[in-house]
Amino acid sequence: MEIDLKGIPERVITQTIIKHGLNKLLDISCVDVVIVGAGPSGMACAYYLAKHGIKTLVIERRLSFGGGIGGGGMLIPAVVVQKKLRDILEKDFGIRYIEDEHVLVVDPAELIAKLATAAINAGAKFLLGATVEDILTDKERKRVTGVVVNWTAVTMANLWVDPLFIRAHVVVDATGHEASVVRIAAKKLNAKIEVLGEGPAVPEVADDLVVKYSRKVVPGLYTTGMATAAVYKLPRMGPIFGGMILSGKKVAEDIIRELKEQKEEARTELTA
Ligand code: 48H
Repeated sequence: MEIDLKGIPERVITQTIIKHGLNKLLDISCVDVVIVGAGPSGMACAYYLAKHGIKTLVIERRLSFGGGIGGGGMLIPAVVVQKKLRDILEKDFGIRYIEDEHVLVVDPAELIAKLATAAINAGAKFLLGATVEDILTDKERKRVTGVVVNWTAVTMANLWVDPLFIRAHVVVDATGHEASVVRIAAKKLNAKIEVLGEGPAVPEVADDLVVKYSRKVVPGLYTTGMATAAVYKLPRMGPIFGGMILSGKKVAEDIIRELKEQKEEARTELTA
């Protein structure tokens, strides 16, 4: 067999990856918003934040996007979305659907791919295969100021490798049913937070409640999606995804407002 001497030498592959990969890690070491979890609510939130020019990083434990979308309902490859999201699906994400009598039917693979594409095209960065294992706080332990992160492979292998820190003005817990960031905050912050655990399934009311309760939990920490349901014992809704997208959008709007107010306060202090 002849060796192609014009092929790319191995050192080029390695050095290019290290140079660009480490530059990316350097760039994301300090951001405006860290979203933990690349499920539907996290990716929708990332899209609306990044579209607004906010430096946004999504950290996902797995090597792929989508969270619970890919499993559909009992692994059947169709998910449903409320009709009121027609415009959002079409205009914001370019997601196609089948108009059924009561709901819109969406292909899970398309929902995953297009939520991720929209967020990335808007400027959000993703770090895959990384697990948030702790939070950063201010000295008084009253405010969340970032996350502590390690490679999932390290966490799974139970190796003692020290993690690294990512600073952020705001952290969003989009970890779904686990609400893992709020659970950590409940243990470590000087604040009264409790994770009550998800309530039973009541699809008729669950979506509206999850959107309503998706908000700031403590300074520097918000929840979106099923993490919100887990914190406040809200009912679950099953494999209908409109509430997840609207919850991500609502939290993004709250954060945009908060960051704008913070900037205005800082400007007033400077000019005073
Ligand atoms: C990094 C982490 C960590 C961590 C977890 O479960 P998700 O899809 O979450 P949501 O809330 O966007 O969507 C929920 C939806 O998928 C669902 O399950 C519904 C609607 N259920 C209704 C019902 O009745 O059951 O995604 C969460 C993501 C996952 O990809 C995790 O891997 C990731 O977060 N994650 N990433 N660090 N510590 N913990």
